[in-house]
Amino acid sequence: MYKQAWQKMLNAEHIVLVSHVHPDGDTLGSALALYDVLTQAGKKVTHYNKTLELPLSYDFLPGFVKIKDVLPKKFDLVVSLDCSSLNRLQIPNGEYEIINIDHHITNRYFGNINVVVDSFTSAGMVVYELLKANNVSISKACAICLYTAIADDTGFFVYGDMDELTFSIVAQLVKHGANPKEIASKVKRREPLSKIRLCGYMLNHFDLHENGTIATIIFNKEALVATGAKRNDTKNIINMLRSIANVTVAIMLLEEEEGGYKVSLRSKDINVSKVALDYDGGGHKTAAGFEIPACDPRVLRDEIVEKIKRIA
Ligand SMILES: [Mn+2]
Repeated sequence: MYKQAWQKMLNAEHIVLVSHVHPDGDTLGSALALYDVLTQAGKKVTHYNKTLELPLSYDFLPGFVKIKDVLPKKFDLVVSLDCSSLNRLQIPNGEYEIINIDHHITNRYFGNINVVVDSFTSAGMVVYELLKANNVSISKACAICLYTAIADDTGFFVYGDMDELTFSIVAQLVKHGANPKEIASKVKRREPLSKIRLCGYMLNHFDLHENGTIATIIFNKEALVATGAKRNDTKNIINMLRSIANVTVAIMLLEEEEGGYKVSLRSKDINVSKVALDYDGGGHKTAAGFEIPACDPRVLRDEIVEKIKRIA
């Protein structure tokens, strides 16, 4: 399937690479790595992302400034990176084929070609293996993008089922010019002040349930306004609650502009993707989520806690 996918890309007229809305380092790094190798191969490529404000901690990635929030008039192939379902692409129906490159256990296999490896900790690993299987040479730019993708989805090598393959790929990327210290500094040490203030709010307002094994935080619009935080600032801060010694699952409810809630589930080991699927969401065993229309957040939170009790 790696060879079939690469051939299809080489045969396309105009390829649109799609990273998911509210992007992380994995989706951006994976798409930008492909952007690099495909433009090197002389292909016409557009990297499309529907999010208006991209997270600036990834602005050092080669090709970041070329990401567009409008689609080209004509294209015949969409390559989706790190998206488990079609709606995360936010791309209208049309006359094109789809290559679905992903690693989510809940992937819906929506592509004409599906390159989904759910045992990998990142889409970046899938892209690396695809390039390797097709003997595509890896530039320094490509190495930086793939290293960032793999590092970001493991919390910089803290979580996820990392194994020897993860580290052998990472070693190759370092050999091709990715600098681990530099990338870590760029991604992890340029936090906006508003995000740190939001952490302060979270640490003062979170709740514990079930003898302190489940931690929950509700962010309503007022909390964001009070701290000056943007939606991007909520990304990954829930991991701080998961890191508490007795906590096995941490849950974040974030009120959306339009009134609904985005729910993030993080566990140390329990398979929270099962709960996300109950609400039509998706993700991984220890990191999953879903979106839900307007509701009473406390009622929703208690319902989720009940569901987690049942699978724990
Ligand atoms: Mn990913």
